[in-house]
Amino acid sequence: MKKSIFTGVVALTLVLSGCGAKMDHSNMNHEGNNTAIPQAGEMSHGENHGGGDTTAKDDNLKVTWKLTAEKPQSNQNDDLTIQVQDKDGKPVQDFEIQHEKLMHLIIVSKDLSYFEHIHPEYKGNGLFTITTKFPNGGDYKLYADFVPKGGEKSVKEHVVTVEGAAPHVAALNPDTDKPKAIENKEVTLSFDKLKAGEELTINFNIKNETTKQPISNLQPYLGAVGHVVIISEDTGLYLHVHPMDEKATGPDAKFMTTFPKSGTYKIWGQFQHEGKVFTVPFTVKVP
Ligand SMILES: [Cu+2]
Repeated sequence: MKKSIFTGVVALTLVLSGCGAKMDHSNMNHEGNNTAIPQAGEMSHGENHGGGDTTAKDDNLKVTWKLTAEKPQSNQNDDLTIQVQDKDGKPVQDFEIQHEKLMHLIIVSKDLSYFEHIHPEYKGNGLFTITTKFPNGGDYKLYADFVPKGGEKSVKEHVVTVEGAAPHVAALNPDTDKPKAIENKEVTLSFDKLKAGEELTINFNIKNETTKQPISNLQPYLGAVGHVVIISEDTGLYLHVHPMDEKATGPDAKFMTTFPKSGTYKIWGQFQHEGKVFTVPFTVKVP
């Protein structure tokens, strides 16, 4: 039964504003291998604002995920390997650097309470590796975000079921109306409009929590003012969003995206200040 939550989700191909993203759905089994499920739907919009991507085609990529442990346990280190092949099974050799890295790996728990953004090491021959651990029992969704050289941005998904005690799962409650306090920052989220299917601007305003003074010396994180990841409540949609002005330093950091359909989404903004990266989560209901 554990698998049912993710296997019912429809796979989508997305083109996000300025940074096209594709995703397919992969199905976890306890042997650590997986089978890709064919893409079941496609969405796109034609707008492009500087990301260089224009259209989405089937990327014909095959990704094989493996964990050293057959049955991963909570809070234990596991080596994860991600093998990228073309449709003929040949390893993809070269990848484009995007935001300073060859691959971005996002890991979330299925209730979206846990979020991790890490960067697997490239070993050559299409093979990426990283050691990671999952904090609790339960299902996790992994999203590998990369661009094969000369190709298009691709997001491949995988589900891992972790053995061990699972915490109480809290429902996602929209909370974008209140500022969030984190690491002595007060972060306020706002939108120019909030409507599914339309390109919109998300603004993070960052202040010092104690003094309430705007913070205007944010440091680049992964080559930009910040990094934002958006995932739908059912984990079926992954929106990797990038800044409108990469060189901004605060107190405002603006990002563009399109929510493909109405519903509840979780948004994580990641910024760097005084040498330290902080992550601020918000939950938004998109009409
Ligand atoms: Cu990354």
